[in-house]
Amino acid sequence: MSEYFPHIALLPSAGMGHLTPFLRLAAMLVNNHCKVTLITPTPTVSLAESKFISRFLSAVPQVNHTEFHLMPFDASAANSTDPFFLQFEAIRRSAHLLPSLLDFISPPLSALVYDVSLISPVLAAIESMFLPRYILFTPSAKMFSIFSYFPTAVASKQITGDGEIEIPGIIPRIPGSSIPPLLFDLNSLFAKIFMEDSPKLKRLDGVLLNTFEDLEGKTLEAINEGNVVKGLPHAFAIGPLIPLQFEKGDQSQSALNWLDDQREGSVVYVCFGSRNAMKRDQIREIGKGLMRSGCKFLWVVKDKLVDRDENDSLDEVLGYKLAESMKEKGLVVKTWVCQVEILGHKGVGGFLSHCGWNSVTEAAWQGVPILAWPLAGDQKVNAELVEKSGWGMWMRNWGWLGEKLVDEEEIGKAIKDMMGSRMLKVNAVKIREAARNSNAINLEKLIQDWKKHNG
Ligand code: BUP
Repeated sequence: MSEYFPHIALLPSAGMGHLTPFLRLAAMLVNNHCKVTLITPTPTVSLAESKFISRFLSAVPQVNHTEFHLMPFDASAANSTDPFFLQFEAIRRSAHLLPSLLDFISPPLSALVYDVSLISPVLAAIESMFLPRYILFTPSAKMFSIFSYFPTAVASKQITGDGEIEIPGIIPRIPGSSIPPLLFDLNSLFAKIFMEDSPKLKRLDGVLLNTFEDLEGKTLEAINEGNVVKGLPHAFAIGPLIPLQFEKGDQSQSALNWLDDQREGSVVYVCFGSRNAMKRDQIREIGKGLMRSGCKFLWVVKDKLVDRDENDSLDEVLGYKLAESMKEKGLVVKTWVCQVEILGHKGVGGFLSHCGWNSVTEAAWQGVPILAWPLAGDQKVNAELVEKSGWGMWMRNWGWLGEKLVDEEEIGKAIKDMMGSRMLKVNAVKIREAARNSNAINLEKLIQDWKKHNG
């Protein structure tokens, strides 16, 4: 009998933080002899997404590609102005178009793996197709425990902003102040998705998580032993999803050349993710803080939510005088760089990060200590995790980035402390080893399941 190769369809949603893990997963599946069809919602929100998809398809031509054309919808009723959340909603409202698209994919699919932001509508759309369905939960396992327990926490009046949230099996309790602020407004689009989708988790065949045992072993155990919520599907820890060769491209070359000339471990890399606009006064304090730290720096400045709107020059964002003075000590860019490659450069000794989950797993993969400054969403949960694992520090009193103005002196001192900490360096090396050794056994198990059910 000839060997059966599972055919997996992957459906990401919006933003680089969601797209990147899907593309890494696609390549890992291809390397494990699966057929893969990538379904990309069109048009994308950011230029970074469309460029990333094109580069990926050229680099991994074994992957089939299908565009999922979204229906227009009236965004004014959606109770959000965030373009990435609005795209979640647009995809959700177009989900009923999926079955006809999936029916045309050949050979027949063995499973669909889709994004966490789309659970209910995709489930409803494909229910009658008898197609095994999985989600890729792009944040951490800890965040998965919050997501799955959320309706219970709301019902027991734990989502108040004060006090702590007690999730069975999850230690320590989660401070109310670490919960994504949008969840306190049950009318927000984000909270509505949580309330509607969380109870549907039980109808999935499995959940894929970009995490690994050494980072979140206890949380994974609590989830899979049914302590958090009974009856959840199995959570497969398949991370860290491995960065790919194609991601490098040539856009980081000048930054890498500059790094080549720096002393080993002397540079702090600064980046607050792909979908955040920061206030200019805070950007300038960060700039002055970097100068005060005495460290060399490589800083990716983002001034707008969506890259298509980034029109102002660095001189305008930083102010001419600061921009000029910074040239002596570091490199400041407004363009996309390949972060994971930068983090892997020997010149980089620390990372001032908003702690988006991809950034955290990439820093773990490259063994780089983190100074956490969460901005939104799950990032305080991630910051706490990094701090507890011993390879990062978190200035809790700074609050959410943008909540209050943190001055140059505090920023400079914290950067200096992080860059000078031997303990953080030692622990970062340990987490790197653990990340590299977290073998792909769970992914192999999953592929074996797909083979068994379809072969
Ligand atoms: Br900006 C930037 N280069 O210049 P997160 C980002 N990235 O490679 P976010 C670059 O974008 P969510 C750049 O390596 C990571 O893979 C970075 O994802 C990459 O944060 C990704 O860290 C950013 O999860 O997304 O963008 O805030 O809100 O979904 O976490």
